[in-house]
Amino acid sequence: MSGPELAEAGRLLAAARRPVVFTGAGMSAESGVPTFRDAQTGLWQRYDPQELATPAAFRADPALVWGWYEARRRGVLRAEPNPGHRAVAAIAARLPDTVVITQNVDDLHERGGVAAPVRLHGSLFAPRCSACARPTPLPSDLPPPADPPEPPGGPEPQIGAEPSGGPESPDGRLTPPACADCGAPVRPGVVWFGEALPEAALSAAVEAASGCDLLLTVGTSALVHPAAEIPLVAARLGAPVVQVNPVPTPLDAVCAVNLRGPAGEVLPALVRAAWPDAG
Ligand code: BJW
Ligand code: ZN
Repeated sequence: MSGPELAEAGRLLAAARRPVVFTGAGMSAESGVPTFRDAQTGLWQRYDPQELATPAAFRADPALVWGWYEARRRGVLRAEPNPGHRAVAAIAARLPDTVVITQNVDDLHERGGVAAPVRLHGSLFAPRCSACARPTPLPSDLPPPADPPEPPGGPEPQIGAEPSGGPESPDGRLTPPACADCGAPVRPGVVWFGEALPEAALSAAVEAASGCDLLLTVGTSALVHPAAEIPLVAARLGAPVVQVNPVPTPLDAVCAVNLRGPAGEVLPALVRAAWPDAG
């Protein structure tokens, strides 16, 4: 990738001292982790978020929801960070005051070399009790889940799934473990629709966006609030916003530069444009 937009974004990155990198599902797409809203491949094209990603869905059918998240967690375990994740780590290594804020629930930033991203929507790897919130160890000793459960209403094509499951989970349902303290079902440690974002993470994100001198937004549709406001905070306070996305988003209008392309190609090119001497 080359061109005047990349050169301008490279200049902005080279001049930055306190950049924020704000990421969404597109960041991990080239690692094989599905996004939510992309046509054909997005999870919400095949699964109804109301039946899988709300507190009411978990109350109504804990095994359906737990099985679906366990199947996704196993998919993430099979995935590897892509060159985009490594480029974000290279930026953070070059500029130690970089703050990486992610909406993603995978662990690919950490495995790609970013020590502690700010997690706005939780993690697939931090289950907790649905009643008393006690953190619970990962259920490594449970039988592997089958394919992601079929959404109510009929069979769907499968994504990133294990081969068919055992008798414990013929349709991908998996009974969640019980909390060791109170016996209530354990839930995925992610933020569902209608739930508040973790207060400390949201405050850290707003503070970083308020004080940054460049915000790089990567692979998000910017449709989910309040996370989508983070780039707007930076823009409102005068920081240039650079976007990496193959398609336009609602953020286009506030961006100083829009780099149209996949994160795994654009971000390494951006790092090379900012620091041509970098190995
Ligand atoms: C590439 C690429 C490549 C592809 N390279 N790019 C204001 C207005 C309207 C609604 C609301 C509002 N405020 C709140 C709401 C309600 C709701 C909301 O936003 N709804 C809208 C969708 C309408 N928000 C909430 O409910 C939030 N909670 C809340 O507001 O609580 C209030 C409250 C306060 C106090 C007490 C109680 C309550 C919570 C939102 C939680 C979101 N959860 C999810 C699921 C997480 C768990 C799971 O994984 O299942 O988070 S939904 C899903 O969307 C997930 C994501 O983090 C999030 C954002 O998606 P993202 O990352 O942008 O992915 P996509 O798929 O949308 O986009 C991918 C992009 O990548 C695309 O643009 C592609 O082009 C691009 N791409 N390949 C670069 N290779
Ligand atoms: Zn409990």
